[in-house]
Amino acid sequence: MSPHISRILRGAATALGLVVLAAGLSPAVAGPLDTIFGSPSDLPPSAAVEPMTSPPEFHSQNGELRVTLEAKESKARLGKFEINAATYNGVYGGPVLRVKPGDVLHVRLVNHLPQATNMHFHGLAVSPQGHGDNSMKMVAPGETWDYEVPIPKDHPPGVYWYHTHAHSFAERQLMGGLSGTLVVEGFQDKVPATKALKERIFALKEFQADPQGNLARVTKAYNVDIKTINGQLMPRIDIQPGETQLWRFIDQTANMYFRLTLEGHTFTVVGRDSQPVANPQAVRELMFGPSERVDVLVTGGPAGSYKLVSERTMTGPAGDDFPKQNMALMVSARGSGPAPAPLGTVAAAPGVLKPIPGDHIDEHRLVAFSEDPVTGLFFINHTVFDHERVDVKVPLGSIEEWTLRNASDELHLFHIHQAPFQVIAINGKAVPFDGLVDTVSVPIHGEVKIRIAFTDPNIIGRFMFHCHILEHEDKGMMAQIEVYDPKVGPMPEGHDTTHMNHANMDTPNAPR
Ligand SMILES: [Cu+2]
Repeated sequence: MSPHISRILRGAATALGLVVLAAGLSPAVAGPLDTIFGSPSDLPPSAAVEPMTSPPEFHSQNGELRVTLEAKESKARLGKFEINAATYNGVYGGPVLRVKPGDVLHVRLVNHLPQATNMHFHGLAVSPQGHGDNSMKMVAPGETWDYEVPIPKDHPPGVYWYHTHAHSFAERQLMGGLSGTLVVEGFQDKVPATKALKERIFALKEFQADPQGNLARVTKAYNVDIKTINGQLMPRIDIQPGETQLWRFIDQTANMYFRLTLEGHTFTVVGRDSQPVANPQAVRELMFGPSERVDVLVTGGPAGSYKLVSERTMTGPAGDDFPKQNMALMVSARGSGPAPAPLGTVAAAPGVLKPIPGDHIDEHRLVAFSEDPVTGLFFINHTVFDHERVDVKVPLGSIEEWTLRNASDELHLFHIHQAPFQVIAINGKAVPFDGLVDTVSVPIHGEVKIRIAFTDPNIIGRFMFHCHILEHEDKGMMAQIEVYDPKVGPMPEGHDTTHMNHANMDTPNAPR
């Protein structure tokens, strides 16, 4: 990190501590939630009067999308709650950007916040350099930065998202509101049976407020926890009996795992992260964590009302306990839709999903997540993130297998920028190929083995991998990787801390 940026970060962090700057910041007042605000966790079905809406959308035209996103403090009304948020263009839940493979995405980020921010285009396999998807670049208060992101013609379509990646206060900026949905069009072409279906975006966010409506200063020291869909609290989702809709969930929270249920209904999972799946499955509970996306089909049941519920979730003895909340009410009424497509017809079309070949692995590495409850720091391979240090250097053309190890008493959620990967095994049990993902949860005291192809010349440069529970990332659980052209060699700085040879690959040496 440059001294200049370091100073901005330190200054902002010390003076403000959070992105939401409303006057009258005060410690949370103790007291029962519903004497102060009323609790969103027990919202009755009668609260669901507003139809669910989609955030404003920007569509690419003639091969490009040009959009200006102004990061600024803004009031947001979430049902009966008014909060002091920080949003892009005043939209809590974020504008939806829609592009096509081959387009160029131009985002002008104007920072009206009193602290530095930046932007990451989550899941895109694009250049991390210069004005591209460069999460190292910080945009100082008052500054403007133009991101230019050419989307390759053969880029997988699907649901992605964009969000602040300001290390050390990403959690608070994201929870404050700085995120939005990015759709690369074409998923429905890969799963033709979904083409005629109504598509709904579900941008899921969470805001932990103190009594003044400010973002609470400390996680768990808040008075109300408000989970929203597209910035709406308890919207009404209309469907017809027998009608099937494509629901696209994007977990845009900082830290939160969801376990969703829909009374009397199942979800048919047809996509994970951005890609369609080979084996669609009907499930009663839909689990996903921060930054994950899940595409599902829902078929309206007999005329009636059905609650969409975020059930209580826990991330382990050292982790979080997220309370149950009613999220929305699905109202099935009026007429009837066409019969739902059989499961076999909503799988990825033949040839869409390509496994990463495993016949020659260039390198094996270990990525071990651990934490220190005394200092509150979070580690990858015993060390906290350092902008100046490159932890892993990979020559372009390599196919690698990484072992992700969780040596702690709570979940961690691995994410790597630029390079989607294949999950090979979880806790030693082989996982059948079902498309590529860019996130995976690593079980408590468990291991996940993944395979990554660093073969796309677009991704040459330096980028990050980290835990996407942003509280953990902010407190150190992030590392830097450089993919370099072997004809040129890596940039000179940094050293490689994760290199391990095959001999010690299976040695259990989980750090604490
Ligand atoms: Cu974590």
